[in-house]
Amino acid sequence: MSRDNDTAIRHDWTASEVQALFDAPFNDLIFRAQAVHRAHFDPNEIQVSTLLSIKTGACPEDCKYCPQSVRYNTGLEREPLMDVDAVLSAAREARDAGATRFCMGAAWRSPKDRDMPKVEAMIRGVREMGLETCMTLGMLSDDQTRRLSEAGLDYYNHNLDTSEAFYDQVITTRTYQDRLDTLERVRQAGMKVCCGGIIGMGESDGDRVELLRTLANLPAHPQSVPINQLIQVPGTPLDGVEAPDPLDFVRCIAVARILMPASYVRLSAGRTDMSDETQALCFLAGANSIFAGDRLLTTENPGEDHDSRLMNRLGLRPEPGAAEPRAEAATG
Ligand code: SAM
Ligand code: DTB
Ligand code: SF4
Repeated sequence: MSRDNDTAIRHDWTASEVQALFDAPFNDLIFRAQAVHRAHFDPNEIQVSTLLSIKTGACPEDCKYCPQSVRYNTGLEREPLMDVDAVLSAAREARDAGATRFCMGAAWRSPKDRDMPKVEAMIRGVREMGLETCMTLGMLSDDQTRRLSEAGLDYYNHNLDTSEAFYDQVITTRTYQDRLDTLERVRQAGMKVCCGGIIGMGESDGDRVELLRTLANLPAHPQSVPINQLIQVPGTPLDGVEAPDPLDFVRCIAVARILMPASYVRLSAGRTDMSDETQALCFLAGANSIFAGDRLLTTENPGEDHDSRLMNRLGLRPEPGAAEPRAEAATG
């Protein structure tokens, strides 16, 4: 493993360089990832986000991992777009529980223009509470991207999910290029990009290399990189796929950290299926963000009690809030 200029921000990673990271002895890989991590972040701070599903289920897309697709019978109760007030009271609760970023997710292929005024009001209201805002609403048009940005949205989450080669075995209703196009719109509009993928869908080692390499070779590294472990949901086509070796999952985190040194790497979905020791290794490998609370969008998350015990055992602290309330919030 070459270590020259290891903390440089690069966008020209080759497949063989990334494969060599995956193939390195575990201790060498983790040591290197931790060194890169320390060059950019306080190693004992974890950024904490909270998730809320603002529109649940009945999604027309066919993502084979997803409990919210209308095509699979997962027993999920569908809910229409929430009222703005209900979203704001959930955000207030999240802020009071220590979250600094509030992520709102909708089970849409893309937003409908008639939904935009409500979505914009949610962004303004959450931002005025001093929380960073994140949304994940599917594909965006130019106009929708501009409107979200003007409403003050800090982050847009849109994942590549996997490698381009494996992609059509997971999703057929939109292309990899569609995803890259939305990411480019978001970047051009000046919002921060949250983009990552899922490990444990039956992908090969080479697919993991390509997912992380594609993320790192985007024109700018996503500021936030969620690495999800597949949550297997009965009724979805990917239920029953062999789960990844926990140490291979840790390797994915370490490689993401080395490839994208200054990005937040989020240990995202799947923590309820991981031991505390696996999670601790993920933090050692450079993960520095999590979702708090006992629910992700529709599935379980470890919850406040478990997480604060784990953070205490590891001496980890939540990162202080980064967002300042906007001027209009201070006066109004
Ligand atoms: N509908 C929008 C979209 O797909 O862009 C936003 C919501 S969607 C649920 C956001 C992301 O959640 C997906 O891209 C996927 O990476 C992740 N996700 C969904 N179901 C998952 C599961 N069962 N396990 C792990 N990650 C999952
Ligand atoms: C991301 O990469 N993971 C989060 C967030 N972005 C929106 C979503 C995980 C969803 C897990 C399945 C569910 O709860 O429905
Ligand atoms: Fe719909 Fe998003 Fe789920 Fe795909 S991941 S089915 S687009 S909610």
